[in-house]
Amino acid sequence: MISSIQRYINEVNNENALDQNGIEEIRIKYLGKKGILNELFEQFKTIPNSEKKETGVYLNELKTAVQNKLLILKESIGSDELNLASDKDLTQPVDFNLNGARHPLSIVRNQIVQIFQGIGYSISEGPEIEDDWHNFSALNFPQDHPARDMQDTFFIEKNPDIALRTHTSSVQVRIMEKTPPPIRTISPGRVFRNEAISARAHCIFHQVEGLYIDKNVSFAELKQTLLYFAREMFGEHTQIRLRPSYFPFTEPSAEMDISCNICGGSGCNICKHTGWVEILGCGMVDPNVLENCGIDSKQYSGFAFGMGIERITMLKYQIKDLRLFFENDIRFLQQFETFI
Ligand code: 2NL
Repeated sequence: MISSIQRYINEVNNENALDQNGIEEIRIKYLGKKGILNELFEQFKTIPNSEKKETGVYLNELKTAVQNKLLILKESIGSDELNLASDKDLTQPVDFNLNGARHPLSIVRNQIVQIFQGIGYSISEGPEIEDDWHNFSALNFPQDHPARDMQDTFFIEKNPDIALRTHTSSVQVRIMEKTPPPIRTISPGRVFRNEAISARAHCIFHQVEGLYIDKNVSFAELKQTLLYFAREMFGEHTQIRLRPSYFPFTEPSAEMDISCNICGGSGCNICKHTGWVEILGCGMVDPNVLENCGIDSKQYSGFAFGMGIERITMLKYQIKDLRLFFENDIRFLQQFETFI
């Protein structure tokens, strides 16, 4: 009898089941009314008393083996089924967070574009590899202007007439050359400058430039357009101020500050305790630039402005290091608008 019990112990250990029904079959086979264990206990009654002690130990071992096997199988299959039934709500929508997030520069570019589209501006794009005319000469840069230096601009080695564009004004030159006024357009895009990479500068960055040309366009319209933009972007209580500045392509030129969106103007680290932060450059398009692009400067005037998307994004989200935009660290990127 002992050897047949040992065979059954082996058999139990090799049992397997695919689902709850399989487990139940094993239970009935060993522990059911007409199961193997009951049969063996009946047989047990008939053996001589001298063998009972040893045989009883094996019988108990078989019973424990059956019970353990059933527990193990239930845990591996049975619990999965139970969990599905009880823990998970199958009517819940899928969790989209795993799909990634839009890049903060794209979020802010889209926002800027939307604001200007809302007041009638079209969107223009152009080549990233430009010639000297569209990037510099048409924009009134003198031949000896420092921006034309190898140290500031990436030129193509074999041809000093070709460079990576240093601003998206080059796109607007192309628009002016082929479109009669009125013109109202913005040009978002990637630009390149030969700079050492740091927390505040990068050799690749992003700009949005705006251009408005018509009869009798005035500085007052420039100011009001930019005030509207600043309030849409940074909130309705935002104040602006214009400081005189210089660019080769505008006259007069100005830089625009907004009241610090962090401290509201009372002074903090971001605004270096001045209450103001610079966000863009602007001015009235220089008549030379209009003429260079085939527009009669006696009939038409215009304003233009340019801003760095990185700078606006850093202010909006309080990002302290510009390099974060280009490293694609998932821990940084996941903090922004979920991409659905
Ligand atoms: C800045 C300053 C500026 C412009 C860009 C422009 C374009 C044409 C003609 C005249 Cl086609 N001007 N663009 C004007 C003033 C300033 O950008 O600080 N950008 C980041």
